Amino acid sequence: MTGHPVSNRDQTSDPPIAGRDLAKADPTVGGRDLSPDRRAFLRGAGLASVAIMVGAPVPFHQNLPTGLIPAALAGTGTLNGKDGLVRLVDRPISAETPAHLLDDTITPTRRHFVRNNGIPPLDMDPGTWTLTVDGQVDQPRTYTIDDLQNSFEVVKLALALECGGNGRAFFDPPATGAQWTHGAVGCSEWTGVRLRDVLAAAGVHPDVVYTAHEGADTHLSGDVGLLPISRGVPIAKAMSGNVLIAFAQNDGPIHPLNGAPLRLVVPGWPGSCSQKWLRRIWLRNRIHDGPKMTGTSYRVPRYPVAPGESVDPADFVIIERMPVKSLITHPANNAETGRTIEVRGHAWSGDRAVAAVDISIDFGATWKPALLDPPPNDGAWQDFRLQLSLPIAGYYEIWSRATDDAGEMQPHAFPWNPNGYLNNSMHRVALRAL
Ligand SMILES: Nc1nc2c(c(=O)[nH]1)N[C@H]1C(S)=C(S)[C@@H](COP(=O)(O)O)O[C@H]1N2
Ligand SMILES: [Mo]
Repeated sequence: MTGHPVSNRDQTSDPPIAGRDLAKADPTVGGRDLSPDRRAFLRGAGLASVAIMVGAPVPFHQNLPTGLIPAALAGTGTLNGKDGLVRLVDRPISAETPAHLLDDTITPTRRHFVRNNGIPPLDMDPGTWTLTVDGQVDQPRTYTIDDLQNSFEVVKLALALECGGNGRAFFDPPATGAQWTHGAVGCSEWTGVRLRDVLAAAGVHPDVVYTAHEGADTHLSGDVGLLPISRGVPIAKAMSGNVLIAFAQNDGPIHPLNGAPLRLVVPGWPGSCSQKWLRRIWLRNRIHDGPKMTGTSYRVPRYPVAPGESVDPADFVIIERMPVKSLITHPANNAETGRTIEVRGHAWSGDRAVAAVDISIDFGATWKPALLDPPPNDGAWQDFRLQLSLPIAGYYEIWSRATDDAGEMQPHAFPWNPNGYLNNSMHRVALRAL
């Protein structure tokens, strides 16, 4: 990536690292003379994420080399409390959900994808956690989670969250970053208070244009002075009614890797706006410029570019709403089926409703409308289904194509861009009918 201070560069393109010392592998750590304090910090932070991932204390943790990935997790290991996720990057941990495991209307916590930019915090105690609201407000406030529950209306909403880089794996030439295929998306039920209410209580100054979000996770370099990510949204988006400060996921605790015990959920916008391990929201009278807000992070060129073309960072614009998209969750890709099948999935479009989902079994020559449910609430994805008969045995591709209420339709291929964002091309699933 260009235009970034080295400390904030995106490290998600690192290959999975197992069985070697990350302090040596990570150029932001290696070559520095680490103080004993810094070493202890790195070990502690590594220990925290390891304990979270294996789901058990690590008795000999003092012997664990800094950043070493335990064998249980190297390569094929599973994440504690997650089911069937495919790990794309080990450090920071990034894992997607295969499409056929996203068949539920409400994504179970164990199947919600994980995208980390740094090291999760050691302490996720909901009893002592605080959130500070400050910046351009009349009255800066600090709340415990209890305070939030007692001061504001508590609401539960199904909210779709999709990483801005979902679909990146299909760009050619390859775009830098985690090679998400289809599964950096989920729609859990989140319980919390509205960001709008919390900001209103603090008194939003008239000159506020942007929010700025900070979490308790730490930078991969171990430097406590650096945030791994701090993004924000325009104040109008923050004041819309379905942006939540959430303390529960699917009526249970938020998964540690999904931001326990408190996170933002900003539906319809890049997942990166939804700060996990939320500690602070400050209001600003200019566009926020925290890590991953600037340069080419979560930004796309303002004009079409040829694949592989380099673009002046000054010509990038911040991604706002995510585009219309659909996901086939049944049948699974490469399934063997009978000749009568039900096709199922979900469709969504940032800040809009989906108006139609069409299905093709003949490589797009003809399309049939699927039955489409309304969303349970604004910001949720919508289920679709269609019964189909396949004429003879053989290889088929099921294609799905959503159109939203503004008339925007999924394209066959989304234009290449340097960081591989916003790929909302039609979903295709292969099957063999017997
Ligand atoms: N504090 C913090 N918040 C974060 C991130 C992070 O690394 N740290 N990653 C962001 C990105 S890029 C995405 S896509 C979503 C992913 O949320 P999930 O891991 O719960 O699926 O969290 C966002 N919030
Ligand atoms: Mo993301």
